[in-house]
Amino acid sequence: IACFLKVFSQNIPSSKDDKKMEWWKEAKFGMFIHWGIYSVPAGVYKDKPVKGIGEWIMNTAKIPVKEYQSYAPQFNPDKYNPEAWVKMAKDAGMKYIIITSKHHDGFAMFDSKVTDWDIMDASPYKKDILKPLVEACKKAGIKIGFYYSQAQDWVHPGGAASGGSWDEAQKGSFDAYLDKISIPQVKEILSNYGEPDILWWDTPQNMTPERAAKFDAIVKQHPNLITNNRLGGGFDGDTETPEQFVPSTGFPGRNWEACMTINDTWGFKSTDKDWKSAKTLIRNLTDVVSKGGNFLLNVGPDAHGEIPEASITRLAEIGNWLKINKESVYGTTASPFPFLSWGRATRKQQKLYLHIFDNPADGKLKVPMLNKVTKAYLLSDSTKLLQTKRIGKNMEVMLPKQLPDTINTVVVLEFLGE
Ligand code: FUL
Repeated sequence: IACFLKVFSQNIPSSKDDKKMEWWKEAKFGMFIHWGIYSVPAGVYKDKPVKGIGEWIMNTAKIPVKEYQSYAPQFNPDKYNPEAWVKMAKDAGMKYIIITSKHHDGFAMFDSKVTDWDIMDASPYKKDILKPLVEACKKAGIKIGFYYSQAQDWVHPGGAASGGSWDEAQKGSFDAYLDKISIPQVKEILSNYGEPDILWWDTPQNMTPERAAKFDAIVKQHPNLITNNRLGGGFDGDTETPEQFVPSTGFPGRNWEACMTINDTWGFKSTDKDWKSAKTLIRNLTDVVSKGGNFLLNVGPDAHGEIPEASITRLAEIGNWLKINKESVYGTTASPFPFLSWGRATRKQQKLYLHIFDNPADGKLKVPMLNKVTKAYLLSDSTKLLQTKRIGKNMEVMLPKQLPDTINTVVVLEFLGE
């Protein structure tokens, strides 16, 4: 009988299950920041809203290189406050931050010596964006990662190969672009700020094994660096990166991180008001964690350096939920029950955390486990002991009439056996 949970909850060792992944697996929740020159047009070109994600505006609207570059003098983020961003992430319960050091528009948000298309030379701001963020993260005990678009660059000649080109100025040798811009810039971001914790490649197109090996050689010099599966050329990296969805069964044997927007864009768009509710976001976080993944939730600051108010309020709500329910998220593993009619479950040692999305009409929470349960209680109030009863193959937990949290009330089951 005691074997029941074990059979379904075995933690299959990850192929890259080494020491460096320990903090990452414990962390569960991170902040993605998409910020760059695209926050100036903010989804509007020639007075018309441009469809699609904001950071793609140059490609979607086929804006010529020179014209796109004329947005840079308007990128002067006077309200940029990295300490406040880090505090916001921390208060939301996030344990790491990943920021776009360079997106597909090729603009370096850092002091790059190999191009003038960077924050120091092309924008009046003239200060490295990454540096103070890294410092604020270090101070706050938040891990830091850089997104870097290594194989898609619509401004530097030769870099546009995988995203399609629409301007003579984009023509050039892809390999020359890699050697002159991409590879040196990867070295810059990996050495100018101490050791970052994560390098988030994007996108794998056009990467032959030979090309990718040049990048991999750099990564190898940073043994604690976590990378994702978007380098290309057959390099798997450390994590899978499902985008904008929660994979129904996770990725058995692999570490994975679902990245998601709060509205419908990564980079700021003044026109996008399609905000997900805090309820959806809390349940998405729960869903991801119950399947063994991490959740990387995006914010897209505007050209002044302000995170949209709608994102701020939602992050605060997630943080409030996590303050009460943190034990059921951090350091947990995939639950043995990916599909439960009433919600989700996570696990840590001898505790099962039952995340209730839908309060069963009869007030009885059915859990398909055969283990002996020694104690059941609400996570928000461990003095509230709940009755349990074995009915056939189910453990039934008697719930109070009113659940304290209609978004996700967590019940803890302490059990014997594996
Ligand atoms: C994609 C990119 O093309 C999007 O712009 C965004 O950065 C997303 C997270 O990854 O591949």
